[in-house]
Amino acid sequence: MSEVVIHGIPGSAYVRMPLLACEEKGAPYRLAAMPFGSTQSPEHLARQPFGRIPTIEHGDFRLYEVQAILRYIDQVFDGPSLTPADPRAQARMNQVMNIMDWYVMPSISVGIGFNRVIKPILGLPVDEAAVAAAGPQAKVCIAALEDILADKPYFAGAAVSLADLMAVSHLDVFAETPEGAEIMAGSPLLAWLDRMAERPSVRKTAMRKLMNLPEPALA
Ligand SMILES: N[C@@H](CCC(=O)N[C@@H](CS)C(=O)NCC(=O)O)C(=O)O
Repeated sequence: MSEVVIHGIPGSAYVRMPLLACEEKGAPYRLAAMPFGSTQSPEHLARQPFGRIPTIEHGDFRLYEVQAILRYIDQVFDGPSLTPADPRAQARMNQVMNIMDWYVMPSISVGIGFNRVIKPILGLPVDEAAVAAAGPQAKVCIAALEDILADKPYFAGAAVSLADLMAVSHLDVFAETPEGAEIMAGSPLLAWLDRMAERPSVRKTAMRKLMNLPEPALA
C-alpha cells in the first residue's frame, strides 16, 4: 500500500498523532514538514481551509481532522487494531478522543503546554495569564481522565487504542510543566505515561526528537 504523507509542523501535538498511528500499525509514512507559522499560507489553506494541522494524503485521497485521520489509518492498514471491538470499550475510546479535542487541547496544551514548553523553545514570551486561566479546566481534565483510566492499563482497556495516542501527545508535554507536575502529582496517569513512554512509537515521535532538540536533563 502507498505511503501516507502527513503535512504538519514537527513537534506539534496533533501532527504527532498520525505519526504514532502509522508507527503502531507499521504503515509506511512520510512527514512533509511545514515551517513554523505556515498554517495560514495559501498552499496549506488549499489542503485545510481552517488552517490547522495535520492533513494527510494517501494516494489520491486527502483528509484533514485528526480523529478522521486516525480512524482511517487504523482501518486501511494491517497491524494491531487500535480500536477495541467491544462497543463499550470503543465508546470509552471515543469519549477520551473527544475529551482531548474539546477540553484537553484548549487548557492543557494551548493554555499550559504551549506557553510553558513550546514558546520558550521558540523564543516567544510566555502568557502567564493564559497559563493561570487554564489551570482549573486542566484539573477537571486530569480528574476525568483518572476516572476513565481507573485500574485499566490503557484508556479503552487492556490494549493501546487511538485514545492513548491522542492522550500521550497532549499529556507528556504537560507533565514537564510545573502546573502539570503539581496537578498530576500521585496520579495513576503517571504510570500510564511511563507505560506509553516505553513504546517505540512514542519514543520515535517525541516532540524534541522531531524538532531535533536535546531532551531536557532529568530533575
Ligand atoms: N480539529 C483539528 C485540530 C488540530 C489543531 O488544532 N492543530 C494545531 C496544532 S497542534 C494547529 O493547527 N494550530 C494552528 C497553528 O499552528 O497555526 C484536528 O483535529 O485536526
